[in-house]
Amino acid sequence: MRITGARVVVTSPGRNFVTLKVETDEGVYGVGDGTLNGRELAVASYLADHVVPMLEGRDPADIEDTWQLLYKGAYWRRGPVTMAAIAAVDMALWDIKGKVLGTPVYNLLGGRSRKGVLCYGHASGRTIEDTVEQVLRLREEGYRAIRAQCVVPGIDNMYGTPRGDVSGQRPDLPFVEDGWSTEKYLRFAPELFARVREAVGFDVHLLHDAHHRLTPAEAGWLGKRLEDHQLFWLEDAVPAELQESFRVIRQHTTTPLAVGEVFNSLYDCHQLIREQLIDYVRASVVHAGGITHLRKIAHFAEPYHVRTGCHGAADLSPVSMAAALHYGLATHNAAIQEYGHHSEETLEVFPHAWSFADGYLHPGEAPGLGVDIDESLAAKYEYQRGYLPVSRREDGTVGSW
Ligand code: EZ4
Ligand code: CO
Repeated sequence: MRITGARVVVTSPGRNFVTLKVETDEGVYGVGDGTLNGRELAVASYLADHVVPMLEGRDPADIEDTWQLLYKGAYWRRGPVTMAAIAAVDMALWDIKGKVLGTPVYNLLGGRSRKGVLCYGHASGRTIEDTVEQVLRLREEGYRAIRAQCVVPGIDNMYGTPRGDVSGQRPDLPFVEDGWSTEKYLRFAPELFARVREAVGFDVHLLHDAHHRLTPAEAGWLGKRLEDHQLFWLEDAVPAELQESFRVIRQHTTTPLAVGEVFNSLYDCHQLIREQLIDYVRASVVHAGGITHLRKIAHFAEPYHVRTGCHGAADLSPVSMAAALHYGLATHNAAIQEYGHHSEETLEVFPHAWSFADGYLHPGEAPGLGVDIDESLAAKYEYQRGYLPVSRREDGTVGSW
């Protein structure tokens, strides 16, 4: 069997997605996600201009060799654009392998490790009452794990709340969320979780995303004050370019720590894992080099008691979600999966076998990844330029969004 070609499809059913479709001489094809929020066309070009010509004539069964070829063969290593492109190819090849063998991809990864993939939904309120109400509603819908975010009084636009944005794309210049105040946030967050716990008790997992806003000392302070509310995790407390900075947080709190939705490879988190500075790696199948590389991160992490909790916001396409669920069902230390809801239009463009029931996601039993792209429908949604928001502090300096 040979790869005859591959096509990059960019579609925007509410937000932009980059999909790679790899075709073979036997008519079987595979799909992969290469979406990089706000930088979609860079991946589309990297794929179409540089990667696709390297695929033609190769045997689609040689997934590891293709991965190494694209990684080492580029000479330039890592980076979000390159790794998302490699991920798109990798997912498509796993999809093809499953279809050829007539079995779901999870079966090729060792089979089922669990009955379903625990997932968490998003509660996002303007007030604490509003947030509590949303947590209760999600629990009613069957969620066993819920991320709670809430507007901090005095900060009008902030990440993860109805007034700010979760994974938004705005046309033209980046939307500025200004007036960030760490002090206001730190005073507010423990109160939020005290009130949420009071209302829902302890039979549901609660998570929170600080979205890279704190210093290590501030994160330690917050983690300590959240301990009694028993969070499943505190996410992205500080940016993780400097892996050793997590030592400071770890010395001050036992609140479980998750980080790394922006990671591209094991090299971004090897120290965090080896020194047991975190509990969960957030690396995702699309941004960390596909199923092949994400599995290596998970296997490396396993002896260090580090598990994965993959990024799964709505900007990761339903193709990514399918790949993440095959990975998650099979991989022993895949603890939880983020489940950001896609729009109806998006779900129509990407017919899928995966489903949600009773707090768990399941990849389904279709051969391969069990996900497809409806190209004629996709063609109706033209690419729209979109940027992620930018965060500025009270004094006007640019912060981490
Ligand atoms: O900011 O998906 O945990 N989820 C997140 C997301 C990310 C966006 C970035 O594209 O932090 O909302
Ligand atoms: Co996050």
